[in-house]
Amino acid sequence: MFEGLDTRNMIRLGLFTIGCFLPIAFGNVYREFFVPLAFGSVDPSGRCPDGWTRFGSKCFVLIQDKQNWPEAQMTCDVLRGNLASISNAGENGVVSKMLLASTADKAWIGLHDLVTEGHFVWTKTNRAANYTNWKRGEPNNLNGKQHCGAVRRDQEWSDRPCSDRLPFVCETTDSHGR
Ligand SMILES: [Ca+2]
Repeated sequence: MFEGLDTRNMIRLGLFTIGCFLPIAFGNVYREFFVPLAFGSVDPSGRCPDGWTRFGSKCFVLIQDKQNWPEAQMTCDVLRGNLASISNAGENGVVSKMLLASTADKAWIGLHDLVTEGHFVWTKTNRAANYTNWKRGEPNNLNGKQHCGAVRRDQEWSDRPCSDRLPFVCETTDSHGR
């Protein structure tokens, strides 16, 4: 498969990508998306894996395949990342622009209050979110069933049932390769 290529060097450079094409249906329209299954870690020179967007020390990618929140986190883990933690308005703007450039109107981020109701933490660190950009009236834990956080195209956040199937944003960093 990689005959003639220096695979070890590709891995070192963070360019090694394995993936597959998945047919995904929108209504009655089928399209095939390339879904990366594995990446090398981000290299020290600051290069993000192919298809990811750098902002500061982080690389973000919007995956448009709709998955529930736990599935989305597992997929980000396969990509050697996590569901995105958004630490400041700059990062929130970058992630929101990725939604605006897509057909997604909202996407999962790595925010949940599954452990303690009303206490939202980032899944990557299990620490409370210092920066937040909740829509007015959110998080409201509607019907007692909303424990996972999503960002919308207007940059504002809402809590939603973790079983909802949404596109999602993964992040990785070059400091930890995660
Ligand atoms: Ca909740």
